[in-house]
Order: sequence, then C-alpha cells, then structure tokens
Amino acid sequence: MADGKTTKSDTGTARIAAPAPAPALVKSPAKSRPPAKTPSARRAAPADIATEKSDKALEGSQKSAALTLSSKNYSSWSLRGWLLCRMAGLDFTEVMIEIDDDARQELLLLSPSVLVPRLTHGDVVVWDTLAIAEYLNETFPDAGLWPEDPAARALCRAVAGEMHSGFHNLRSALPMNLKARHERFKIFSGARPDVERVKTIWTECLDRSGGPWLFGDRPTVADAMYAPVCSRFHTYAVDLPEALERYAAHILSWPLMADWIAGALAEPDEIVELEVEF
Ligand SMILES: N[C@@H](CCC(=O)N[C@@H](CS)C(=O)NCC(=O)O)C(=O)O
Repeated sequence: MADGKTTKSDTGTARIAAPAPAPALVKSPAKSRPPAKTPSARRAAPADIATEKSDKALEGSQKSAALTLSSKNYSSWSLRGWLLCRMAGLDFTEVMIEIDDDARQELLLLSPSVLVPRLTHGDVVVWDTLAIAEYLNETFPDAGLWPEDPAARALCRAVAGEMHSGFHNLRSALPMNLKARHERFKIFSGARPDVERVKTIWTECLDRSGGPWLFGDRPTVADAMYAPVCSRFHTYAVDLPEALERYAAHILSWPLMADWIAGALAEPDEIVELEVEF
C-alpha cells in the first residue's frame, strides 16, 4: 500500500471536509495575539501580521494531508491527533489501519515509531502527538492551539506534557473503550493516584481560567490531550466533583467528539486484542 496517498476505493478511507470554523475556535478581535517584539524600525503593523498569518494558513491548507489512525473506539492517541487536526482546521484524509488487514504492519511501519497517529502534510511526515500539535500550531497559527498568554501557555504545555509522558497506570487500568460502560468498576489501587492527579490538574486549570475549556473560552492542546480521559472516566463511572463532571460532559458533547464517537460506534464490536491499554 502506498503512503497516505491511497484512494477511497482501495482503502475505504474517508475524505474529511474542511470543518467550518467552529465558533469556539474563532479568535475574538479583543483577544488577538499582540505583535511580536521586534526593533521598532522592523515592527510590522497588526494588519500585516494578520495577513502574514492568513498567508501561512492558506499555504498550509493547500497541501494534501493524511492522518493514519487505528481504532476509533480504542485508540486514545489516534483520538488526540485527530482532534488536533480538526481543531487546526486541517483538511485531511483519514487512513484507518484495519485490525485484521494485511496492510496493518506495513502502514504502522511507515510511522518511524511504529505507532499512530502519523500525519503527512505535503512532504512533511510527523508522528508523535505532541510533535503533531507543535507542527499544526506552527502551520496554522490562527487556530490558537496553545493559549495566547505566556503563563497560561506554559501551564498548558506542562499539563499536556504530563499526559503525554505519564499516567501509565491510569491508561492500563482504564483503557479507552467508547462503547463500554462499567457502573461498578473498581479502580486498581495503582491507578488511583493518577486519577487524583488528573482531578487536581483539571481543578487548577478550570479555577484559573473559568472554563468551560481547561484554558478558557476555546479548546487548546490540553483539552485534546485529556479528552480520552473524559471518556475513560465516563466508561468506568469515576466519581467526580460537580465542576469536573461538568468539564467532562462539556468535552463529551463537543461536536468534534460527537463526530469521533459516531465513527467509534460504527466500528465492529469487541476487538478482543484491543481490550487492553491503548
Ligand atoms: N507517544 C505516542 C503514543 C502513540 C501510541 O501509543 N499509539 C498506539 C495507539 S493509541 C499505537 O500506535 N499502537 C500500535 C498499534 O496500533 O498497533 C504519541 O504521542 O503519539
């Protein structure tokens, strides 16, 4: 199978229409990023900066893009990468790795980490979810994937990084399974500190920003990183204080999540080999 340039007929991949910019992603004029500090002689007027950003986004939107994913029901990293691409407004083709497909190994091997998600954009290939987030942020600066305020941005990077590099016990004890619901699930003691740490992070971010997203009135990389945790907390009926319950419900009713969940529900049931950490 060729690199992401596969056609609909031979892979069953779906072309994703460029999303209409969701209201939450539209930058309000009052919040637009201040011009970068440059020597006064070279300082660009705000209008020039806006044009520069739009040109960059236009250039980015003209390249063909494909995102390699595995199961929508089970693959939390696929979900994170997919949310980031949609939040950036990228027009991309989904290349799904079918579980029993002979092409699975070949597709995974195209990702140097042998993991998904993997994004191709023009001749750029980028894998690993945080690297994808940074690449999308640079290519689509208007999408505001990171908060504008430097202190909020630092915190956002820290909590996104914490998700990316940690929470191993939570991930293995409470695997993502969007179709499942376990009302009386007993959380393995080793995973409880992870659950508590997630609650602390959400509380700190929401108290600081006022919500409804972790960093205020628009979704950022942190929300994409923690979206699968919201689904896990729902699946395993994890008890949350009201404010965090509200946040998790906000994420689960996010139109992008609804799109993803619809795809997950359409997948074949019970892929036993994936009823483990993902
Ligand atoms: N640190 C990686 C983690 C990616 C990862 O673990 N992906 C899993 C799916 S959620 C995977 O590709 N597993 C191999 C497989 O699907 O066979 C990232 O940030 O992208």
